[in-house]
Amino acid sequence: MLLILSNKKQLLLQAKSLLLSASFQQLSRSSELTFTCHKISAIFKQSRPALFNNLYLAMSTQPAKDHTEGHKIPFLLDDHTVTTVRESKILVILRGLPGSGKSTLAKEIEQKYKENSRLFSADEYNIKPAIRSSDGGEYAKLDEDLNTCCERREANLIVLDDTHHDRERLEELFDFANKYHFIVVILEPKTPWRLDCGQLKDRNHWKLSLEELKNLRPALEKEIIPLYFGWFVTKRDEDALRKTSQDFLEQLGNFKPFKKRLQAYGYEDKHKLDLLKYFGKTPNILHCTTKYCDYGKVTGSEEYAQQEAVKKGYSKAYTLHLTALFVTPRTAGARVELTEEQLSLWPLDAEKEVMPKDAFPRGSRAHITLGTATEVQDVQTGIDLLEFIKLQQAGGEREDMGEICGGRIHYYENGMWMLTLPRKIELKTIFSGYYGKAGVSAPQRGGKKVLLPTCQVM
Ligand code: 2AM
Repeated sequence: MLLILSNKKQLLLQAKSLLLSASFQQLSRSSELTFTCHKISAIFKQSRPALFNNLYLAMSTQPAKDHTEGHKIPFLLDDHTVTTVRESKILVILRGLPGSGKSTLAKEIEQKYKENSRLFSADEYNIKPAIRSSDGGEYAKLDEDLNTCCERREANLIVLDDTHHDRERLEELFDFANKYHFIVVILEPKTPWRLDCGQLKDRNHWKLSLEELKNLRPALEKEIIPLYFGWFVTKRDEDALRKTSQDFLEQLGNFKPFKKRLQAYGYEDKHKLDLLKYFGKTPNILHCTTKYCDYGKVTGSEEYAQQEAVKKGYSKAYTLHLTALFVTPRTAGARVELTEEQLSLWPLDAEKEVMPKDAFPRGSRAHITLGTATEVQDVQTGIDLLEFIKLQQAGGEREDMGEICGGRIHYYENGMWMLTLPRKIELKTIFSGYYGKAGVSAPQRGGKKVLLPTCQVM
């Protein structure tokens, strides 16, 4: 389609009718229209009537690729992500300067998931975006409503629309997410003017001055690097995996050949070892770490965060495949088999990082920590998995001990057991980051476990 429009009025009229037309999105994809869009956009830049704010959001002076980028987030466009989000507990933290397009994005997400989402907008609580000088008391009512919403389990998807420029405020929200076991996803509108204080001055309804906007900008220019990036298992699949894991540990603990080989666990043979108690520490949300960043302190973490694949994959859903469950005197875990697409998010040095002297196929370390013994850190699970793989590569002794949970169980050495799953377990996940307070380790779950009456492999 070729639009030939001669004057400003005609262009505006045409744009208005396009806006009202349901086929606008389709049209804006057409390359012939791109040129016209640029022209319309240039005129809007001069006049920019409020009526056309949405249209302006979709049209910029940037190359055609950027026109709708703000909306091209997996949460809105990728069917697999949409299904997965509906099965997860997610806290979406929208970040950006006032007027940058957060509220539009927030409303679109809320609309898309209206059956189980809640939107909390700082504007509605009359919280003015400003460098925080007080004790944060202005958030009291919002936080109260947020807590009530979670206590009453009113929503699986919570969207927070605020500038989120203040690290302390963010940390309060990260605590909150951890308390209620929400996966955190931080999103920013990708509008071309998102950091352009000159334009934002006219766009923000708080009427913040150029100076005030410039004061807020530095904090928002910096990307937030998490403690680690990874695939976080959806609530539904996490519940099922925890049950499978508990059942495996219970069955293994009662398995005669296991009872006869307890020395590596620090117990006399034939002792009744309760593996559920032994691996009493489990991650707050089950996940498969891709890159441990320590909030940017780890070498290469900034580069990792900037990778195209990481940026594109962030907030997107992936299905992971588990092929085996394993136990050592230190850790209990699940082996993850990565697809080609998933390997694009896998750091090149992930295996070398922990075992520099050995050579492994990429992705060998991919795992989910299911539990760790007292005093053992989660990172050990990936190292233990590589030990299994090293023994497999060496073709050394491993004894087939029979069947539990419907799969073959093998004993390697030094208390190392691996169950090959009769069929791969599929897990829906969201690729995101774990965020918390710098210097504070990620929270763990512990305590009592609910036992399953029978063996269940998902
Ligand atoms: P995991 O992925 O093996 O369970 C926080 O410590 C999280 O980062 C844990 O999930 C942990 O282990 C993972 N992790 C990966 N590499 C790490 C490292 N070098 N130090 C600490 N934790 C690391």
